[in-house]
Amino acid sequence: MSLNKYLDVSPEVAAAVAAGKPVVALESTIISHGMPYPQNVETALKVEAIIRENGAVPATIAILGGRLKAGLTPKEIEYLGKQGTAVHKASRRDLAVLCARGEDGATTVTTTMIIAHMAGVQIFATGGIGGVHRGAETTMDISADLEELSQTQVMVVCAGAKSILDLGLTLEYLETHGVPVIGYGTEELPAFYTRKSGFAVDYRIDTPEELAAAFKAGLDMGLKGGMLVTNPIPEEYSMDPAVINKAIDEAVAEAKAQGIHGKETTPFLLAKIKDITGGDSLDSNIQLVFNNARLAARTAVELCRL
Ligand code: PSU
Ligand code: MN
Repeated sequence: MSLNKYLDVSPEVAAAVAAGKPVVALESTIISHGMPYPQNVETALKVEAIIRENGAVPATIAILGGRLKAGLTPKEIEYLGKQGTAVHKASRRDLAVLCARGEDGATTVTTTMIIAHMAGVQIFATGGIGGVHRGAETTMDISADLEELSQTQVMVVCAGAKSILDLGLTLEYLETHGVPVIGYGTEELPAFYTRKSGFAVDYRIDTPEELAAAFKAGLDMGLKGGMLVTNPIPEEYSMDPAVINKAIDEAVAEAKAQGIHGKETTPFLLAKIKDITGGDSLDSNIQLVFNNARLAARTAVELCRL
């Protein structure tokens, strides 16, 4: 199946989409830039297995040799994991040039949404999204993920946003751009490593059926834009807020001191936090992705019933 000349949908994903079966998209920047090798590859493969166990087909997304890929082989996932940060972190602005040049790219939330939508995949699971960075009132560092959520009809299931970001400004931006922020089983926006942030979500929804119904209503009325589902990290894997917030503050200060900016900021902060917490944050990160994969797969199953 090829809806456009740059898109390659894997046979398994294409068959599932054509048959109206549940499919869940997965991003690849989390593999290349979000976690170290080999945990990145182990996690990516386990996430695919969890999606299958919960009744859906996984579609890990990346750009390989200038092709937009929806559905990777384990070999391709291994390749991206080994390449790590040597792979281009590809946002919306990068797609045209990378494809024209035949290069590789790891897809962020933004580009995973774009390619999922091209391939007919409506639900996407990840760890955390980009947002409005602290200090954005002067740096203007606002992730393209927020803009994409406002224009592409894909449900993104995440564990909220990390407090490397300004969570209050991130919510304001999403409100302005008409993106519904749902708390799964919670009224409070989860902050990735912790279940609480002090900020309220727009709606609390408690079941995959209800998530699917809300998303479907938006699709049916032709509303532009996606939906952000924030799923709190399971209690047993959540981190001590004092410990993680201290690590985040240190990482943000270090990024500022080193003049880190642009697309380097988020990967720099993620790696720094992992170093400061001695790997504890990586364990939490892996578990919350598994948790999001389960919820996304169950929601995809319900969406196919509607
Ligand atoms: N936040 C995380 N883990 C990640 C990312 C963000 O906790 O891996 C990645 C995602 O791919 C996200 C991207 O789309 O970083 C956002 O980058 P930026 O802030 O440069 O838009
Ligand atoms: Mn940025």
